[in-house]
Amino acid sequence: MKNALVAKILREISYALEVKGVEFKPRAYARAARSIENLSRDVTDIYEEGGKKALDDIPGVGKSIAAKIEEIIKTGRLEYHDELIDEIPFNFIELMSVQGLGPESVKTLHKELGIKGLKDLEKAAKDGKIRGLEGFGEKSEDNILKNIKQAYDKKRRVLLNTASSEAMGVREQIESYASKLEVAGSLRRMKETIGDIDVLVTPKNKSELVESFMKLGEKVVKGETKITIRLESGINCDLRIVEPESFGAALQYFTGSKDHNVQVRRLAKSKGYKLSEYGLFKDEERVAGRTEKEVYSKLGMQLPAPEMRLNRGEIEAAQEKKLPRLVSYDAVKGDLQCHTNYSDGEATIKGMVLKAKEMGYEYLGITDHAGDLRIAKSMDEKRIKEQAEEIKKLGVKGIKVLHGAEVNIQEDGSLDVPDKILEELDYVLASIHSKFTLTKKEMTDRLVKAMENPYVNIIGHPTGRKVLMKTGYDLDWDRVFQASKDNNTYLEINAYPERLDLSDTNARAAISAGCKLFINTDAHSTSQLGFMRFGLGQARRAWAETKDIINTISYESLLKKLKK
Ligand code: DGT
Ligand code: CA
Ligand code: CA
Ligand code: ZN
Repeated sequence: MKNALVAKILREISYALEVKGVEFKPRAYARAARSIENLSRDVTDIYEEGGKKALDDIPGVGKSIAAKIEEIIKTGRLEYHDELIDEIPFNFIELMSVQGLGPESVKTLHKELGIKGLKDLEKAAKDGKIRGLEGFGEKSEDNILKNIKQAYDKKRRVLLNTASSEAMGVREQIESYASKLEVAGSLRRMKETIGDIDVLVTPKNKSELVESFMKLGEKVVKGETKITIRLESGINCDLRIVEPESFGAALQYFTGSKDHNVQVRRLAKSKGYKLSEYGLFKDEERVAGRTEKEVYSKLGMQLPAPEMRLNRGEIEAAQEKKLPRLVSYDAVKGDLQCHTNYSDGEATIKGMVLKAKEMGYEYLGITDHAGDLRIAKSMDEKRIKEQAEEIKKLGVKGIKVLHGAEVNIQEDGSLDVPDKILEELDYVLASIHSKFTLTKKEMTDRLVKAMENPYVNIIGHPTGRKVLMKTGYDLDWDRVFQASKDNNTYLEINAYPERLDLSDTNARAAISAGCKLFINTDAHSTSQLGFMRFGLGQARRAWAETKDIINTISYESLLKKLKK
């Protein structure tokens, strides 16, 4: 169902054009958005049956907007929309989600107070800075403060690591009052972005637990068995109080995904059961519910890992007892992409190496930026030599250090560091950092050429996407996977939470095609080496087994893999 997406994009265009002060057009886009929203049929079906002409026939939709809808249906996005968002230097979409704020007022807030998003807006309102602006008063300032809560509640999603550390804080605060505690929802599934955090508890002491939970944020709703608060990052946390005999069923239900749940419930029904968050029931009798395993097992299924619960074939596989043995969170033996203060990282080489050793790694690869000096304080030839010396003399025992570099893939697929320098390195990681708007064919040619380079071992963040910010460039994956196998040039799952690139679906396709992958953090500080688990979560969402991930092998075997 694409109606909501189409309507959202059209509406945002209307807002953007208003902010830019364009006449008439905003109303046309708003009208079209409303019309799509109110359709009783899926716009995709309409398009598939009648083509662009049928879109044109929708009330409020003319030729030009019909073409844009077609683009959204085909690609899930719209170039024109992306461009408009790039042009406006503040987050007008977020600001206009505050009830009472329109394009004019948002423009004023940005111009006069430099307000770029909700956080800035909240601060300015609390500091009493808004009441003095032209067109605003004390009343509008109060209204902003009142309505900003809702705006936060609306679709505000955060990156996985943000939600993950918030959830850790919640856990620490209330754990001692609970006999059982699990974080469920999208966070348990390790989804790239999180809408809200779902926590299930069986309390030892309910009133103490609730009181201590409420201290963590602002109250949104407080009921007997469900409490919602808003946390520091702006997202909500739902706390659900669950009886022990239902805990497994509740955990199953609230872990989702919704698509997975719908299928599992359908399966239960076909077997004469009723499945709810309270348990698995035959007639009125609860036959399972205490643990998830019990619930799945009664349904004749293996227990699918939470990361797999997306209704992407795991239900069938679990019934046939054919679930893969996913790579575990402690299987990785080293990290092959990180940065130090030789380029844009914070820590010294030694700092990074000691941290990696503390994490129990067998090896660490250092890949500071090299080549094009405009990118992230890249190393020149002299610096690379100095770095090699420093690594040689490092003297940290119990961990192997590989000297690599992250070089740039230029528009024509060549690298910006000459072979005679690459030759000296233990391995080379190559990434695209510029010219993102080539065609799919050009992008694929460019990447494949880099993969064919005899010195390149790993392609960093292969699609260039930024989670919540921009989608990656399109590639012809068949060709990329083939090039990976032909040249022993491996694709990366970049574990940096903003990237998580390859995505779960791309990584799964790569594995199905027989490619082996690296999971690297791209850490720019010692603590970011801990991002590895987000990459592993992504790999598990892609059904990766240990054998699919190269950096689970020993140092000796790794050296062989890096020989081309
Ligand atoms: P989020 O919070 O948007 O990142 O994603 P989730 O998956 O955590 O979604 P949330 O918090 O709305 O709900 C938590 C889980 O509860 C969800 O994964 C599945 C379950 N759930 C919620 N609504 C429904 C529903 O209408 N039907 C079914 N079957 N399950 C639902
Ligand atoms: Ca959630
Ligand atoms: Ca929730
Ligand atoms: Zn960097």
